[in-house]
Amino acid sequence: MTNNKNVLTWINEMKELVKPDQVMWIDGSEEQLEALRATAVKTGEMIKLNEELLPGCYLHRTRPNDVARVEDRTFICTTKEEDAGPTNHWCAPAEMYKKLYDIARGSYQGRTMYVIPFSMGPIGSPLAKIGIEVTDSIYVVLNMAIMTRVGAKVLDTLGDSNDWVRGFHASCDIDPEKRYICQFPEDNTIISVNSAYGGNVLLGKKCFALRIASYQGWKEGWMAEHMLILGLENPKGEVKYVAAAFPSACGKTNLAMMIPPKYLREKGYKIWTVGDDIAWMRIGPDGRLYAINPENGFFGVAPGTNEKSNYNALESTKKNTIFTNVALNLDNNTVWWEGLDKNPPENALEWKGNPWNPSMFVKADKSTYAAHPNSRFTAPAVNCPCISSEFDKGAGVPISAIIFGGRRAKCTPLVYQSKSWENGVFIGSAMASETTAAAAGAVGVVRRDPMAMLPFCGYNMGDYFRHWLEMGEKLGDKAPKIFNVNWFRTDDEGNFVWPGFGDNMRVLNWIIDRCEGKADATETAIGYVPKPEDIDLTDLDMDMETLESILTVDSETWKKEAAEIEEHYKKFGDKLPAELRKQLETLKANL
Ligand code: GTP
Ligand code: SPV
Ligand code: MN
Repeated sequence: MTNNKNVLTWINEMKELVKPDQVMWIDGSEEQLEALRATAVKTGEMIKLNEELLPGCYLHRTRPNDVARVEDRTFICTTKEEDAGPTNHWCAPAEMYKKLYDIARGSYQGRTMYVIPFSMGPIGSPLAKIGIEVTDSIYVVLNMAIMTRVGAKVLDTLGDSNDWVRGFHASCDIDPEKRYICQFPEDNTIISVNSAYGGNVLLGKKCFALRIASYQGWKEGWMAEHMLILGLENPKGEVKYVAAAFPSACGKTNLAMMIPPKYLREKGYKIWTVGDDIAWMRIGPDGRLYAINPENGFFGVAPGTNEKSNYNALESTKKNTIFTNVALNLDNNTVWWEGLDKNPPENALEWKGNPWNPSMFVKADKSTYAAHPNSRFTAPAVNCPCISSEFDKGAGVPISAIIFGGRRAKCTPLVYQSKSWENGVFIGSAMASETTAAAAGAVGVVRRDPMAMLPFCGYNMGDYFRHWLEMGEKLGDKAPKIFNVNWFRTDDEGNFVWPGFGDNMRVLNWIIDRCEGKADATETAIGYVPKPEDIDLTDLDMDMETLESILTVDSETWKKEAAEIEEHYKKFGDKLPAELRKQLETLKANL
C-alpha cells in the first residue's frame, strides 16, 4: 500500500520483533472492515447487536482488570528527566524500549498484525497529522476506523515523508503488572502493552493527539488540548465558537452536544458540535486562534447518557457503534446502562457477562451495576444530529472563548471570567476537580488537574504553562477570553444545585455576551462573576437566592484554596513562570 521506506522499515522491525502469522494492511474499505467484524463475532471478541434496533452495532467486553486509563503506568520517555517534568512518570528511552520490546517479543505468534494508517484531522488538512498503529486486536482496528480517518488515502497523503507517528500496541496477556503506556516524544513513537482498553490502546487519541501532539505543539508553536469545541448559533444565524477543557468524565461530551432550553430554541439558539474531547489550535492568518477536532468519532461515557441528558449523543449511538462494558439485554439483544432509562432489563448480562437483573442493583455499591461506570460508546461523528458543518473542514473554527471547568462540590462559582489572558492561564494552571472512573484509582478525590491536561501533557508542565503565556502574547488582543465554570456545586444534602446539561446554555450565553461586551458582572478577587440577574432563569424552577448561593466567592474558602495552589505550585520549582507566581500573589492580596 506504500513505498515509503521509513514506514516499510519500521513495519519490518515490528514484524521481526513480534513474529505475527500474517500482516494485514487496513485499507479503509467497508469490505475489509466488515470481514473483520465477522471474524470478531466468530471469535467472541464482539457480540453483534439487534440489527433492526441497533444496525451495525456491537458489544465488546474488556477484562475486568482493564477498564480505564492507567495513569500510574503511563510514561513520558525523554532523554532528560526534566523534560517529562514533575507531573509525569519518566523513564530513559533506551531502558524503556528494551523493557517493552522484551515484553512484546514474539507476542503476535498465532495472530495477525494489523497495520492501520490513520489521519488525525481531515485528510490533507494543513492542521492534520498522520500516524500508523500496529496492533494485534481487531477491536482496536474497528475502534480506530470510527475514531480516526483510516486507510490507503492516508498513505497516499503521506507519500515519502517521514513526518508520522509510530504507534505500536501489543495485547500480550493483558497482565496489569506488565502494562505500560509509553510516549517517546523525541522519536514520535508510542508503545502500549498489556492493555486492550480505549485510551490505552486507541493510540491516535490520548497518546498521540494529546501527549505527543502537545510536545509537537510546544516545539512548533501550536496547542493540543483536552477540549471540546462547539459552535453557538444565535437567532441572527451568527455562530461563535467556544473550546472547553474539563477533566475526564466532567461533561465535555454533554456540553458539546447540548440542546438549549425550549424558550431559547424557540428564539433560534442552537448548538453545533465540532469536537467532544480534543482540540488542536493554531493562530490563523488573521491572528485569531483556530481549532480543529483531530478525531472522527466519539469515545463517550455511556452511564448517565439518555434522551433527556444528551439526546444527540444517544442518537449518535443508534447505528455503526461499538459499545464497551455496558450491559446486554438478552430479551431483545440491545444494550443498557445505568441512567439510560427507568426500565432496567429483567433478563440481562452485566458488563462482565454474568447474569443480572434489577433486584441485584444496590445504588451505593458500584460493583452491583449492570454497566461499568467507565463503560463507553464509540460512535461515528457523522451520526451526530448536531454535528457542525465545519467539522470536516480542515481550516478550523475561530475560538471566541476558552472555558475551564471541573467538579467542585464547594468553592468554585458556577461561572466567572478571568481578568486577562495571563489571569486565565493562572486559573487553568490551578484547576482542581474530583477524580472520576475514567482512570484507575480512587474516585471523588479533589486533585489539581491543570487545564484538564494532568494525565495528557507530554512534557514539563512548567514549560506548558510558559507555552500558554507565549501563545497569549502572540494572540494579543485577538486572544479568546478565558472563563471558568463549575456545574457541580452541591447543597448541604449533597445534591447538585445547578440543573446543568441543556441549562448550561444560560451560562454559555452570558459567556458569549461577555466576549461581546454585552453582559454585566461584578469584579471579585478571583475574576468577574455574573450578578444573579445576569443569568437568564426563564422557565427554570430556581430562585435568585439559590442562584446567588452558587455565584458567591467566599473569602475564607478562597484563602484556603490559594494556600493549596501555593502548595501545588511548589512542584514546578524554577519552571513555574514568574507571571503565575505574581498572579497567585495578586489573588492573595485581593482576598
Ligand atoms: P471524557 O470522555 O472522559 O473526557 O469525559 P467528558 O468530559 O466528555 O464527560 P461526559 O460529558 O461524558 O460527562 C460525564 C459525566 O458527567 C456523566 O455522568 C454526565 O451525566 C455528567 N455530567 C455532564 N454534564 C453535566 C452537568 O451539566 N451537570 C451534572 N450534574 N452532571 C453532568
Ligand atoms: C478520558 O479519560 O479523558 C477519555 C477516555 O476521554 S480515554 O480515551 O480512555 O482516555
Ligand atoms: Mn477525555
